[in-house]
Amino acid sequence: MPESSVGPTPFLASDRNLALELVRVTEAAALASARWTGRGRKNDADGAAVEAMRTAFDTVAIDGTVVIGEGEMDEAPMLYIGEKVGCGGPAMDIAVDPLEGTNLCAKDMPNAITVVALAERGNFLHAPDIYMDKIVVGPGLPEGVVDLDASIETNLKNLARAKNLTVQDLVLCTLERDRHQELITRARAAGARVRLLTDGDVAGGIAACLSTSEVDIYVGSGGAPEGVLTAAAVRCVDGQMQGRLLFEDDTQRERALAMNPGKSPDRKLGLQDMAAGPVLFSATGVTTGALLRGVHQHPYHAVTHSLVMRSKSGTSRFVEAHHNFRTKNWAPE
Ligand code: VTB
Ligand code: MG
Ligand code: MG
Repeated sequence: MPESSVGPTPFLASDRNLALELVRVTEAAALASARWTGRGRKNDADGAAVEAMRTAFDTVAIDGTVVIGEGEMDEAPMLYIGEKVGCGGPAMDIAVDPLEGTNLCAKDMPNAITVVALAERGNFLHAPDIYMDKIVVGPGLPEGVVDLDASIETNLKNLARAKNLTVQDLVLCTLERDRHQELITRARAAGARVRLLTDGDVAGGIAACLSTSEVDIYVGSGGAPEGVLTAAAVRCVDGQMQGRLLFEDDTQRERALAMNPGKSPDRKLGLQDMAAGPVLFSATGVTTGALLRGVHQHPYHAVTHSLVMRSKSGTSRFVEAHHNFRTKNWAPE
C-alpha cells in the first residue's frame, strides 16, 4: 500500500508541487533530445537531454544530490554522481537517466524516455553502472507471487493463478539479448507470449505495472541505475519488484560495497532496498512507445506526454503539455 500520511515534514508538505516541478525537468530533456530523433547520433541526443535537464533543475526548490547519474565526476561534465542540483530546499537524493534509450532516439524507434526520480536523502540504492537482474509485476497481487530466485516456469504459473488466467494469457517483457535467450525459450515453452525490447527496460518494467499495457511481467538483466529508477516508479504504483546486482568481478563487487557500506552486495534487493520513503517519479516520452507518446514537434510549438507519480498518494498523472517556442528560449535554430 502507499505509505499513509504521517503529518507534514518539509518534503511531504511540498511534494505535490514538487511533482509538477519534476515534470518540467523531464519535459525539458525530452524537448531537447527530440531534436535529435532519427539522426543517428545518440551521443548528441544524450548530451542535449543532459544539458537541458541540468538547466531545468536550477529552478527546482530542493537541496538535491545526484546519486544515480551520468557517472563519476571525472567522466561526466553534468549530472555526475555527487553533483548538487536545485536552488535550495529540502535535502533530496536524485536519480536521473536524462535519455533512457539513446539508441532508440537516434534510430527513431519506440520507447525512448527521459526519467527523474526523487527521494529524501539516503533512500536510493547507490547503484554502480553494472547490470542488475530484475523482476517486476503490477499491483493487486499477493506479496511474493513471483520471486527472482524461482524458475521462470514457477513464476509464470503462480502469476497466472493469482490473476485468474492461464500462462497462455500472459505477456512477459524482456530485453532482446543473447543472455536472455534461455529465459525467452523457456517462457515461450511454458506458454507465455514474449515481448522483446531492443532497449529501455525502465519503460518495460513500468509497463508491467500499468493496466493500460498488456505486459504482465518484466524479467531480465539490464542497467542497475535503470533498476533504481524502475523501483521508484514501481513504488508509486504499488507494484512488486526484486533485483540483484550482477558482478563481473570482485572490483565491481567491492565498488558496490563501498557505495553501500555494511550491506551485502550480493543480496536480493526488495523495493525498499532500492527506493525507500516517499518518492516522486517523472518520465516524458521522446519517441512514442507503450508507456508514453513521444514529443510531437511543430515549427513553433511541441506537445509532450509525461507520467508523473507520487508514492505517498499513489496517484499517477499523465500530463499532456503544449509548449510554445515563441515565448521561450527554445526557438528552433
Ligand atoms: C540496459 C537497460 C537500458 O540499455 O542498461 C541497456 O537497462 C544496456 O544493456 O534500459 P546492454 O549492455 O545489454 O546493451 C538500456 O536498454 C537503454 O539505456
Ligand atoms: Mg543515460
Ligand atoms: Mg539508460
